[in-house]
Amino acid sequence: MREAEYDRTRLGQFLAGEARADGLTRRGLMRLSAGVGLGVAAGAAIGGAAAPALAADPPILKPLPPDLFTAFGTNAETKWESLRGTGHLVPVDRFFVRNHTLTPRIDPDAWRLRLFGTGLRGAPTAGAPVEISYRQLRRLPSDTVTAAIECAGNGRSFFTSQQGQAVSGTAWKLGAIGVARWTGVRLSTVLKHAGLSREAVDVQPVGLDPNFVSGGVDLGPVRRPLPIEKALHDVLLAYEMNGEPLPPDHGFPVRVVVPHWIGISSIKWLGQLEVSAEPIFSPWNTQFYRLFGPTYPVDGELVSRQTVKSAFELPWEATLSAGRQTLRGRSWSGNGRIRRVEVSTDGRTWRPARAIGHGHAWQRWELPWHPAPGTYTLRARAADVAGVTQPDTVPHNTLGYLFGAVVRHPVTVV
Ligand SMILES: Nc1nc2c(c(=O)[nH]1)N[C@H]1C(S)=C(S)[C@@H](COP(=O)(O)O)O[C@H]1N2
Ligand SMILES: [Mo]
Repeated sequence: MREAEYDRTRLGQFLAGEARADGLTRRGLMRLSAGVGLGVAAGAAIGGAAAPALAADPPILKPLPPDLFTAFGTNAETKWESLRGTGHLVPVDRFFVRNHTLTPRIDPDAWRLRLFGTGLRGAPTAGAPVEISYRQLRRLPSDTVTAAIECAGNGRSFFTSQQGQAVSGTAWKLGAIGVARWTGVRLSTVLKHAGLSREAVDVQPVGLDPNFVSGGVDLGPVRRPLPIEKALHDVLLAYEMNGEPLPPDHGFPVRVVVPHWIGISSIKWLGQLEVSAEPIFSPWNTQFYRLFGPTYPVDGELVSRQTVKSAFELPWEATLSAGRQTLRGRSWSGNGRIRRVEVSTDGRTWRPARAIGHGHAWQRWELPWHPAPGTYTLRARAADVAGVTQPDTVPHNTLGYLFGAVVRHPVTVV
């Protein structure tokens, strides 16, 4: 008990030390946060209600049948053809999973959300944490939102297959996205409950899954700061997904849901919230989830908001029968609603697709098609409320984030 207390205090001291590093350049800070010292210290300090992982534990607990998923080790990609006929929401049985390590098993009765940091009133440095139990959280006023979770690397493989560029990371096609109805408590409600100070600038959610080790370096638990404006605007601490308790793979008992922002913002298995009066840095906003490449600053560019994308509800590659049929797909954007979707089946002309249903989180659409036997390349191109239209190519970045260009989908008609 006392050891845990000591560890928490030490974590606060480390973070306070980091926050006071006024004279450091951004690159210095990045090097600092990437270093072993901070990562290990933060990692060691954060224990949780997670049962220790057994060597035999699979990284993902739910079944991953090959008609619904492409498996990538600790990650699983949704097959787009499995969304045909599912309606607006993605059922849990086919919702993609992205785990840095593995899905922890967490006892909700032992679980506590700990809030601490210099951005809370009555906590001049990092005083006694505020603790909220699962039952207490469920008694706070609730809210429900329809929102997408989409990996920043969704579409990554097309940097290589369409643009001939090398990128590192999971070679997703377009199935690292899912839309669900999330119920929980607004982060703003929890922050006010915990005594949010006017001085707070960043809120950092911390996961209870095992520490992430990259290149032999223990980077500590998965965590990434949110600016206070976003944290107070539309972020949810969700305990339900599509009307059921959050499934283990998607963050049980509680996950963060950050609408319109890249998936890493939506920390699963939430254990801690650091509320800070100074900016916070973690490897997930310095080393990863930045755009590095010839057209970007040498320190990279932070990625927060998602881009515009479109996908067909078809296998990759698809074989279809000749004759009259309906092509279906979905388009989405981190800027808000989709305004227009056009489809090309011949590589030259574009036809407007017809919108289906409402456009919360993504817009479903369809288009009649009457092909003769042959090989085709299908293209879908969306424009959003901000006037952003999917381009033919996007600038290269080495980690392969935000592939927003039009994807060329190969189809054989027999
Ligand atoms: N604690 C924790 N949160 C996490 C992750 C993780 O590995 N650990 N992965 C992040 C990433 S990169 C993505 S894209 C989303 C994926 O959410 P999903 O698995 O529910 O689809 O969770 C995010 N939250
Ligand atoms: Mo991600």
